[in-house]
Amino acid sequence: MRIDILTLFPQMFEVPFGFGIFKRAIDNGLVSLNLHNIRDYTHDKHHTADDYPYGGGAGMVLKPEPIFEAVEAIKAGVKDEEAELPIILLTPQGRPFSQRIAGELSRNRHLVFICGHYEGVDERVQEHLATDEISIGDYVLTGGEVPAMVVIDAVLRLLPGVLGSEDSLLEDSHASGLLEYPQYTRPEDYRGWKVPEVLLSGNHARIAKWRREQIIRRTQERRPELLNKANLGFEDEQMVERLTTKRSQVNKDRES
Ligand code: JFE
Repeated sequence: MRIDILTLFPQMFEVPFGFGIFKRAIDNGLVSLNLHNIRDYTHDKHHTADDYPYGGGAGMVLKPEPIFEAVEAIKAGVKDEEAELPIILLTPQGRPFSQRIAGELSRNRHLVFICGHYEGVDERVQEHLATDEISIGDYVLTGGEVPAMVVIDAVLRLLPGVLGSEDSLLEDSHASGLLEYPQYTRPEDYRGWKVPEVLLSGNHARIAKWRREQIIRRTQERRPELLNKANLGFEDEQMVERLTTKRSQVNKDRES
C-alpha cells in the first residue's frame, strides 16, 4: 500500500513509523510512506501556508492553494486507475472512525491523508478536494497528525504480512465487535493474585467456554451498545440472557 501524507510537520511521523512493525513493513516493501510538507507547495518568499479567517475570529486557517497543489502533484504521478484515489481529511467534523472503516480503507492500494493545523483548513478543501472526512473521536486535538497516525496504524496492521501472524487479527475483539477476554501470563501467583484456575486446566473446551463468557460479560457490563450490534450465535444469546437475569436478580437483592 502507498500512503501520502500532507502536513506542516512531516517529522512528527518519523518516530511512529521509524520503528518496530511499521519500519519492518516499509523495509520489506509492503508499505511506502511519502511525507509532503505543505509549506513546500507555497510560492511566496515567506512560504505562507496559513492566513487570517474571513469574518474574523481567533487563530489561523490553512490556505487552500498549497494543499490543492500538493494533492495535484501526487495525482499527476499516478495512473488513471486511481481516479478513485481516497483523499482523507482528518477533522473533528468527519465520520467517526471505526474498525469497519479501517477495514474499508485497507482494501485500497493508495491513500492520501491531509493533516490540518491551527483552527483548521479552508472549507474549499473539504468541499472540492477531500473525498472522505474522518474524526477519531469527540475531543479536539491540535492538528490532524495524531488522527492520521491512528488511522494509518489501524489500517496497516490489517494488511497481509504486516503483523507476524494473521491469526491474531481474527481473534481480536473489535473485529468481532465485542471486547476482549482477560489475558494472563506467568507467574501463576503474583502477590497472591492468582490466574483463573480454568486457564491452567489444559481443558481447551472449558477454556474456550470461559473466554466466550468473559467476552460477553465484559461487553455487557462496559459497552452494552456493542452487544446489540454484534451478530451473536444461539449460545451467546443464551449467555447474555443468563447474565442479564443474574444481574437483575442481584439488583433486586440489593434493593430489598
Ligand atoms: C485539525 C482545531 C479548533 C480544530 C472544531 C486541524 N478527532 C479529532 N479531534 N481533533 C481533530 C480530529 C483535528 C483534526 C485536524 C484539528 C483537530 N485542528 C484543531 C482547532 C477547532 C477545530 O475544529 C486543526
